[in-house]
Amino acid sequence: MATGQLFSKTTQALFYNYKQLPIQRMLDFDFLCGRETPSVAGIINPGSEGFQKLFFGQEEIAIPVHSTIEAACAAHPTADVFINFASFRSAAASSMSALKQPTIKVAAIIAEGVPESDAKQLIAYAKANNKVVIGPATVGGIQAGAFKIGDTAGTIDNIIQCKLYRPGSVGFVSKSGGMSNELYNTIARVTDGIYEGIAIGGDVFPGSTLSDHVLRFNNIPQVKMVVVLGELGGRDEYSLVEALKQGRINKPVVAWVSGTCATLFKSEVQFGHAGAKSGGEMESAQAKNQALRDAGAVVPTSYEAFEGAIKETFEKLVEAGNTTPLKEITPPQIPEDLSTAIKSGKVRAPTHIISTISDDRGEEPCYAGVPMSSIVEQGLGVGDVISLLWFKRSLPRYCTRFIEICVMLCADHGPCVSGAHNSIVTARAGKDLVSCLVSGLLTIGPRFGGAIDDAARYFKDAYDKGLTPYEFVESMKKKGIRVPGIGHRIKRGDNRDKRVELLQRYARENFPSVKYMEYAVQVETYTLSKANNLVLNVDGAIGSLFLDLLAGSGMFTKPEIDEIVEIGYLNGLFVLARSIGLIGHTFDQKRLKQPLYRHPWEDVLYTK
Ligand code: Q5B
Repeated sequence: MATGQLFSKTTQALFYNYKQLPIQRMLDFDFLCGRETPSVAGIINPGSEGFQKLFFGQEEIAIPVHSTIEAACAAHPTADVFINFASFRSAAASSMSALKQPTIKVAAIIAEGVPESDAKQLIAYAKANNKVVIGPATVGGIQAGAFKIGDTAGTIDNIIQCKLYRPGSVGFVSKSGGMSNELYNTIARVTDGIYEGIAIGGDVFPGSTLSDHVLRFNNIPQVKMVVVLGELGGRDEYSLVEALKQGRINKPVVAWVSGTCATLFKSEVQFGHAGAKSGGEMESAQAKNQALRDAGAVVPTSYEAFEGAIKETFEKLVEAGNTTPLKEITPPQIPEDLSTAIKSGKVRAPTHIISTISDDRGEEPCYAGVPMSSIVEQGLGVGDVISLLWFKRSLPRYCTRFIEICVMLCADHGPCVSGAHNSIVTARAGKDLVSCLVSGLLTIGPRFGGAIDDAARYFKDAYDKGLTPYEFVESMKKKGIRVPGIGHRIKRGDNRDKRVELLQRYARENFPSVKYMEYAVQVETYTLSKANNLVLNVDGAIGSLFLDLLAGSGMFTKPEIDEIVEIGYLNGLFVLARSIGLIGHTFDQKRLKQPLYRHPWEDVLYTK
């Protein structure tokens, strides 16, 4: 591996698997460093394409999303880092695909638990093709002031505290990602800061090793000293020992191998990482620390003394004139996300929607405050759900049963009515369910099915004013308005609508009062004396009976009743009910594989 720089201030990456937080952290780091271009050129989200909106400083930018690695590499040929946030199941295959792309030079694999045999194959392929693998099981790495992989170095506050927004002169490599955060802090305190930091990951077979990166740091002129944090288990540190002995490293190396406490345990101990277990004396932290010390690295006697050793080594470099402390700069301030600021109570923001009927934020959705489980446990029905969501209250059972009867009776009225006809024609034109349903629903209005609200309005007004049926009907005639709820295309005085009869019977048996309905019946008696088709229709029956429900149930105040009638809730009952039938007609036509409908010429009067 060796050679030098992996990253620069213009390095761009392709990010595999959309993860909003780590990508945003990379972009925030870019802004902090004064990068001109975002470090994420594209996102690969298998199966989806388009753009993902993210912030670059104060501005929102749209990062292209590609469905395949190949497409992403072709679209962004200068992006040479592949950051793989795939799960352990697919990380190896996707990393191999990426490494096979000529444009990709470095692959960072975040997933823990990648099978060792897969990791070995990746390592062999990368070696043979001069590519670098960081991980698996890594947080990634960072070149201070230039480029950062994913979540490396944690929050923006931590990055600022560790002065990672500008380059220092320390190369740092560690197995542990968590401990690298700790060391970024330590190094920032006692030196001029990090130049580059890499966490190689805690697996038994890391894609690149501690010594790989130390040898690479040795070739980077800006790196003046190297800090290494190893851990017990494995023999990686011995490659570093060899390199030191062979004189291949001419920069000061301060090292510590953690896990010295393992000897306190009677049996072999497995620490957090897959590779962190002492396999024998040679792999113990003590043995590796001693070997590094013997090879010329600065190795303290304990982790506590590590900071002092780093400080002393850096001070020697300064004294010798090998490095001059940097002039500090103040990084720009990253705008805080609105959601974070609201959470912390720093700002308040007006909401854009107000909702009072349901809430899905808790453990289970609630309708008008009633949890779904209690709706089911109490054996409530669709009438109760309508009463909760439309009227925002639990109505007595006789009311909710009435609502259910309305829905059942209005669900369909054969294929010849306006709505069903439209749905049938639409289905036969090959359209989808929603189009068929909507084309049927759009016929509901003042003549067809949508006269319930007006029937309620006019019957209420006439009854409350004390108009006789004669006065009411004739006053409507004078105004040129047909009485809503009266009249039908096929029903007659001698062929009544069964639905109307059923609704009236139910109400007479269950409602405390049916005064509005009785008034509608008197109106019907008068209109029937004029013409045999002017029966009280289903809209008129529901409209007048709902007035009785509202007034007689004791569940609504007078202003509430006026508001319901004025807003017009009741056509909703027909819309809801008839949707059932329209959907049925749509399925029926599709099931019958009916061809495109064409109206016959002979059924049209062609005239001039
Ligand atoms: N005349 C329903 O009319 C219909 C009059 C009237 C005074 C009236 C008509 C009407 C009000 C709206 C209404 C709901 C258009 C109906 C429904 C659901 C459905 C449908 C289904 C289902 C029928 C003949 C003469 C004329 C008119 C006069 C008619 N209605 N006068 N008040 N209300 N009603 N809609 O049969 O002197 O000869 O000029 O608009 O309540 O939609 O099954 O099909 O479940 O799907 O076409 O049940 O009544 O009568 O227009 O030939 O009029 O009666 O002024 O008098 P027709 P027309 P004149 S339920």
